[in-house]
Parts: sequence; C-alpha cells; structure tokens
Amino acid sequence: MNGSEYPPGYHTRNEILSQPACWEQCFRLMKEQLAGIRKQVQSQADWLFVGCGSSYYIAQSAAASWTALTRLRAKAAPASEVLLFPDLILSGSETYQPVLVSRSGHTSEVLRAAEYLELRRNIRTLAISCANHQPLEAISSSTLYLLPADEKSTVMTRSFTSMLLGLQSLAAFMAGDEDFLSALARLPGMADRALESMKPLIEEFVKAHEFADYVFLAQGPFLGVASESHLKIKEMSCSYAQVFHTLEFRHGPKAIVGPETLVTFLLSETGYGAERDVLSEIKGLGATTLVITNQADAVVRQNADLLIELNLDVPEVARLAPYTLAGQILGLCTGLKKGHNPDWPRNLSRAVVLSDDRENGSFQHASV
Ligand code: F1P
Repeated sequence: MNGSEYPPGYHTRNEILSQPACWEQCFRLMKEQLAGIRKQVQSQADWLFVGCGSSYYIAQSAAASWTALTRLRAKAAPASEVLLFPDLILSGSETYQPVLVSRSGHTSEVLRAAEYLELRRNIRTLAISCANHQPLEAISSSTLYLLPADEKSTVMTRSFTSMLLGLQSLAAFMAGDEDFLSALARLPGMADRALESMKPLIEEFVKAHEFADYVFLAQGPFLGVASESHLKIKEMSCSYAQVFHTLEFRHGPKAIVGPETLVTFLLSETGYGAERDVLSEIKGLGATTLVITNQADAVVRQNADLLIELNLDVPEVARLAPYTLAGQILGLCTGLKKGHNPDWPRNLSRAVVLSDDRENGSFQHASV
C-alpha cells in the first residue's frame, strides 16, 4: 500500500500526535504483563538490549535506563554485532538477559540474533514488539506486546517512545521503584501540553530556515534519543545528519559548523553545565542552534535560536521519551517542506527482511 489516498505525512503526523494517548494504553498493557515477565527473566544478570535502526536506539536508551533504575550492568548492541562479533558482546563469564527489540518482529538480523542466543548459546531471551503472529515471538522465550503502538507509517515514532517506556516500566517494576512508575504515569498529560506548545514553534522555525546538514548532540541516557532524532531527519527528509556525544563534538567534528548547520542540543540535567559550555562555543562559531532542555538558564536562552523547554516534573531518565518528540516533529516538517512523504521514505521498508544465503553465511537484501 503506498498510501497515495492520503496527503503526504498523514500517518506520521497522526502517529506523532497520538503518543500521549498511546502511552496511556501501553502503560495499562504493561501492567497486565509485568508480573508474568518478571517470573521469566533473570533479574540479576547483565541485561543486553538488541535491535536494528530505531530499535537499536531504543536499546541504547533502555540500557542506560536499566542501569539508572536497577544499578545492574546493561548494554546495547545492534543485532549485527551479536551475529558477527558475538564474543565481543557476550564477553566473560557473565550471565546475560537479552532483550530483542523489534516493532515488526520480522527483522532478519534480530531473528537470527534471537536464534543464536536461544539455540547456540542456550540463553533465554525476552522480546518486545508492537506486532503479534510474527516470527520473533516463536523464537524468544517470552514476549512483551505493545500492539497499540504499531504504525501505518514506515517511520517509527510512537513505537519508539512506547517500547522505551515499556522497558523503563519493566526496570522500575523489577527495582520496586513505585515513584518512578507513578512519574511515568504522569507523562501522557505532560506530553500533550508539550506537543501543543512545541509543534507550532518547530513548524515556524522550519519554514523560516534552510539547512545543509544536521547535528544532534547528547550525553548519557539521552544519546539514544539523539541517535533516534538524527535518524528521523534522515528518514523523513533525506537530509545529512550526524550524532555525537556533546563534548565529543569539540574534538574535530565541529569543523563542519556554519550558519547552514542546525546543531540540536539535548541537554541533560546531570551534565548541564558542561553541555551548556559547548552550546555557547558552537553558537560562537556561527551555528544555528535548537536546544531541547527540561529547564533553561539565561546562557541557554541567549544561545538557542529555538528553545524547547519541557519543564517536566519527573526524574531525569523519565524524560527520554518526551525529549524524542521535538526531533520527530522536526523530521516531519522538514520532510514535507522538501517535498517528501514521510509516511513512505525513499529507499526504506517497514522492516529489513533478508534472503538468507546460509551456504556462505551472508545475507542479501531480499526484495521486500
Ligand atoms: C527496525 C527498522 C526500523 C527502521 C526501518 C527498517 O524495524 O530498522 O528501525 O525505521 O523501518 O526497520 P523493527 O525490527 O523494529 O521492526
């Protein structure tokens, strides 16, 4: 279905704006599943979050959240690394609890990583998906389902934030952190208000500017969200985008900065002062800046060409999903301005399904 009966971006726009209501539905679904899942996973193991594309960026954000909430070790890996360099990923004698993240449950690399972990390494895996009756659920030992978060659009938006919030709920549930769970429950109302205020600001900003390239900067748990934001602008508008740790940007990549570069800062609370110093420096080099922060001081206000101040009364790690919203809207508006249809991005499919040539162990991209 090419969706031509709908205006460009119709599905993506609706799916972005539906996130507060979708999160509420998913929190209810998580409540029904958490107790059962807790019995099936190894709570004290090292948690390994695995995915591809946006789902890998969920894995990055979920791993950071896991450690922040449970104090247990956790890491993220693209499915391809589990397949090609398993000994780098599954190093040492640690016991692992892998989590396979896949909106569709059809992504070949994720399926093969699940098979490898379950059958070759005899490790029980947990999957999280927005679809059922798909091959991943048949391979993994248990599956968390968030069906309302699936999209019609190729581009992941509400599935990204909902699966991330689902995994954060699981972490808080296992850590017995009731305060964090109630903070998450307050997010839909806050996100509604945040979307209402940021959407017109971003629309106006995109209308008023032309950019040659995009940079997204973040530290700590926000890096996965910066990675996802950079992918949204790439997928929806076919623009050049890069992502770095904020302070890493000084060490060479800042050479590209000019007025036609939009540098987006996702400011954390923990690293605020150091990140704000990079903002001042990069603004001084002539970049155009978009700042997403929970609260802004005078220096940030002075150096932000567009400021998205969220004022969320929740712990820092609970802000990851709301921090994703601005990049989604930026990608949508930029794609529409450039004449693209974000619902069906160039070169992309909803899932990468490969013809599996096991003879020589390689994968060719099948026509999907
Ligand atoms: C993963 C994914 C998406 C990407 C594109 C292709 O899909 O890489 O992140 O945006 O749609 O598929 P999934 O494994 O989460 O279904």
